[in-house]
Amino acid sequence: MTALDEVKIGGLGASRLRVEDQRFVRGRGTYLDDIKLPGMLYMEIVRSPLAHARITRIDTSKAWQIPGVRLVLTGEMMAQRNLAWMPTLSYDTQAVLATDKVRFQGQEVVVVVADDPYIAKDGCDAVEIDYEPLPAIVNPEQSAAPGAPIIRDDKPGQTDNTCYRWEVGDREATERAFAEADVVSSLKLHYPRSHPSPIECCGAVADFDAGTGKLTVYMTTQAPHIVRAAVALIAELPEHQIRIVSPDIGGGFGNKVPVYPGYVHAILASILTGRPVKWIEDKTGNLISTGFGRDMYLDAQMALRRDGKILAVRMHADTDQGAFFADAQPSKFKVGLLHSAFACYDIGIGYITAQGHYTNKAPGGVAYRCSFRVTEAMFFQERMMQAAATDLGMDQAEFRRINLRRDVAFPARTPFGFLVDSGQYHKCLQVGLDAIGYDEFRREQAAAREKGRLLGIGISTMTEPLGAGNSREYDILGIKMFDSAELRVHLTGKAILRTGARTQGQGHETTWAQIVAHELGIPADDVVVEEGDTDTAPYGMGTYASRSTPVAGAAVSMAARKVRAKARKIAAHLLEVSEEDVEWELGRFYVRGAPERGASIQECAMAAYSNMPDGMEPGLEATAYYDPPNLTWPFACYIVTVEVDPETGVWDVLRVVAVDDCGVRINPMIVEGQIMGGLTEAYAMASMQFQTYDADGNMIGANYMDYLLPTAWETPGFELHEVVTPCPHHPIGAKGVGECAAVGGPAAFVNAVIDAIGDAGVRNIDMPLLPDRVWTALQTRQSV
Ligand code: MCN
Repeated sequence: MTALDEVKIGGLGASRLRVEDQRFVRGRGTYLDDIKLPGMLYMEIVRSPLAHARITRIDTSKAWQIPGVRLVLTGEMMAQRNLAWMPTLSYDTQAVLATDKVRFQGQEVVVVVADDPYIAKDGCDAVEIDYEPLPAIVNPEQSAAPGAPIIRDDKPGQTDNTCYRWEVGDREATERAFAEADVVSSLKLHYPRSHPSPIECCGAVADFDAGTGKLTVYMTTQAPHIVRAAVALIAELPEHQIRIVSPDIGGGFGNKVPVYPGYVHAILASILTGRPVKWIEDKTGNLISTGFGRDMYLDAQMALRRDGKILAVRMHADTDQGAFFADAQPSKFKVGLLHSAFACYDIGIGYITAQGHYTNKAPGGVAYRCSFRVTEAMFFQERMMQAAATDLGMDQAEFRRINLRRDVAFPARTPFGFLVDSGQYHKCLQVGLDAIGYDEFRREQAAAREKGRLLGIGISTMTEPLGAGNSREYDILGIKMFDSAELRVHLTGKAILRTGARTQGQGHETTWAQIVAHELGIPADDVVVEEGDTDTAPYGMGTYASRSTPVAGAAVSMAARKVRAKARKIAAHLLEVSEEDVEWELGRFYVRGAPERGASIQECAMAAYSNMPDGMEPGLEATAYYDPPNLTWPFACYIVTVEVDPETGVWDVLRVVAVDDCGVRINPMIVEGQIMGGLTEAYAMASMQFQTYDADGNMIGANYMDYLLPTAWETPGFELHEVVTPCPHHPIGAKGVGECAAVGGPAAFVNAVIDAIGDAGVRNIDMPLLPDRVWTALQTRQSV
C-alpha cells in the first residue's frame, strides 16, 4: 500500500458533499419539535403588549380553571424561588418573568403549561394583566436626555440610563495627530437593529427526573456546555446532574447563543410538574424578543495627510442595548471587538469611546453573524474609508493601497492592542480590482453619467479577528477560552469524533472528518462526527464568532496527531523496528529505507486492541484541548457595482466580486457556501433588512410582511475568488470564514450606491438603502 490520495479519501481541499444533508434532504433530521417525550406538556408565554408600564394587577385564576392547564407561573412565583431575575452573560441582570414593570414590548410576564399547545394558548388568553403605561424610550438620544425615566430602577444605585461607558486607545496621542492633520474627515452613521431570523425559532424540552434528580434539556443552543453551566448557576442545580442536548438546529446565526428566560421557564415547569415540558417560540415571539444584533450609532473622524496617509482615527459609539444588557458575550470590552476596526490598515494611533444605553427595546447585542460587534466595526471602517477618500479627492482603490498593511509588515500591532499576524492584503485587493475591471468600470461610469445614468462602484476591504479563544496573545473575554476534540479509532479503523463545538448548518460533520482524514489517512467516510451532547462531548465553548475552525478544528487536528503518535509506537512494534526508524505517509507507517514494509493506520488500530506492545495501555483514542496563541485574521475584499434609477431611487446590483483569504480551505465547496450566505445577508442589510420601533416602543418588523429578508429572486449573483495565506499558528493553516462576507459585505453595497449618487454632496444614507431614502438623497444632490 502506498500513500493515499488525500482528495480521494475526502481530506483537506476536497469539496466533499455534506454528509449531514443525507438526513436533512430526506426529512430525517431531528429538530427540537421532533422530540416528543411520554407525558410531555406544552408551554406558552404571555408577553407584554407595552414597551414600558407598571404592572398593577395579574390575575391568573381563569387560566387555572381551564381543563388541561397544569401550571401558571408568574414573576411572584419565580421570585419566591429566587428566579425572577437571572444574570446575563454580560454581567447584568434580566427579568425571567416581569414582576414590578415591563421594560420592552414582548417581555415575558406569565407562563402557562398545559396538556397541549392550544390549551396553553387558551390559558394565556385567560390571564388578566393591568398595566399603567409609562413613556417609552426608543433610542440612545432619548435615553440620555435629562429627566428621562430611569428604565432600570430595579438596579440599586442606577441613577440614569447608562448601561456602560468604555474607552480604548491613546487619547492624547490621537488629539495630537488630529492637530497635525491636513484634512479631518467626519462621518455619522447608524447600523440599524436587525434580527438573525433562523428558520427554526428558539426552544427547549426540559425533562426533570425526580427519581434520579437528573435534568435533561434538549435545546436549540449553539453552546451546550456554556448553557449547562449557566443553568446550574441560575437554577442552583448540580452541574453533573444536568445534560444539555442540542439536536439538529435549523440555523443559528447568533440567535441561539444567549440563555433566554424561556429556557428557565421550561426547566422550572418540568421540575414543578414532574413531567417533560416543551417550549417553542412562534415567529412573532422570536422576532420580538430574542436575539437582536447591531443598533449602534457612530460619530467618527479620521485625521489625514494630504497625500492620503491616515494619521489617526477617533470614534464614539452609542449603543442601544435595550432593557437588559444581555450581549451574548462576557467581554471585558463591553462593546465586544468594535476596536478591531482598522486592523488591516497601517494606522498607529486611535481612540475609541463607547456608551451603552438602556432603552425600552428587547435586549440587543447578540453576535448576529459577527464576532461580537465586528460587523459594526467593519461597516463603520469601510464607510469612513470611502468618505475620507472622497474628502481627499482621491480614488477609492488608491486610498486603500496607500494605507493597507504590506506583506512585510507582519506581525503588526494595532493601536488597540491586537496582533495581526499575516496576510496578503494588496494581492487580495488587486485580484478583486482585476476581476471587476475597475479602471474600465470607472470609464464606463463617466460615460454613463454623460447620459444621465448613475453607475457606482463600492469597495470594502477588511480583516477581522476570528476564533474567540486565545487567552495568551489577546485576552478577549477576561476568561480563558479554548475548544476540544475527542477522537476514538475503533478496532476496525473506523473512528468517532466528538467536539465541544455545535454546528447549526455550517457542515462540521463533513469538515471535521476531513481533518481526521488529512491527519491519519482514515477515509472521511469512516469518521462519524458528533457534537452537542454535554454527556458525551468534551467540554467546549460552542459555535459562534466563526471560532470553530480556528479553535475546535485545531483541536481535531491535535487529537488526530496524538492518535498518530500512539499508532507510530504500535507500528514500530508490528514492524519490529525502533520508533525512530518508522516513517509516515498518508494512511501508513513504513520502515525507513524499506518502504514496502509498512503498517496501515487500520492495522495499527486493530493491534491497539489486540496486539499492543507490552506495557502499552490498550485502545487508540485521544482528547485534545486547544487554546490558540492568537486569533486568526482572514482578509477579504468585496467589490460591488450598481445602477441607481434617478427617478425612483431604486438601485440594482450589477456585479458582486468577493475575494476571500481564509487560509487553507478544508472544504472549498462549504467555504463558498458560507461566503454566498454571508453576501446574501450583506445585501439584505444594505437593501431591506432592519427592525425599528415607533414612538411608543411598538416593534415594526415583528412579522415577515414588515421584516424583509431577500429571497432567491432578489439576491444577486456572486463571483468568488480566493487568495490563500495560511494562518501561522493553526495546525493546518486554516482561518475562520463563516461570517466574513456578512461582516465586510454591507459597506461594499452602500459604498457603491453612494458612489453612484454622492459626487455632488450626498455623504451618507443610513442602511437599509430603501428607494425612498435614496430618492430623498437624490433630491439633496440635485439641489446642491
Ligand atoms: N471551513 C473550511 N475551511 C476554512 C474555514 C472554514 O472548510 N478555512 C468550513 C468549516 O469547517 C465549517 C464552515 O466552513 O464547516 C464554517 O466554519 P467557521 O468559519 O469556523 O465558522 P463556524 O463553524 O464557527 O460557524 C460560525 C459562523 C457564524 S459566526 C455564524 S453566525 C453562522 C455561520 O457560521 N451561522 C450559520 N454560518 C452559518 N451557516 C449556516 N448554514 N447556519 C448558520 O446558523
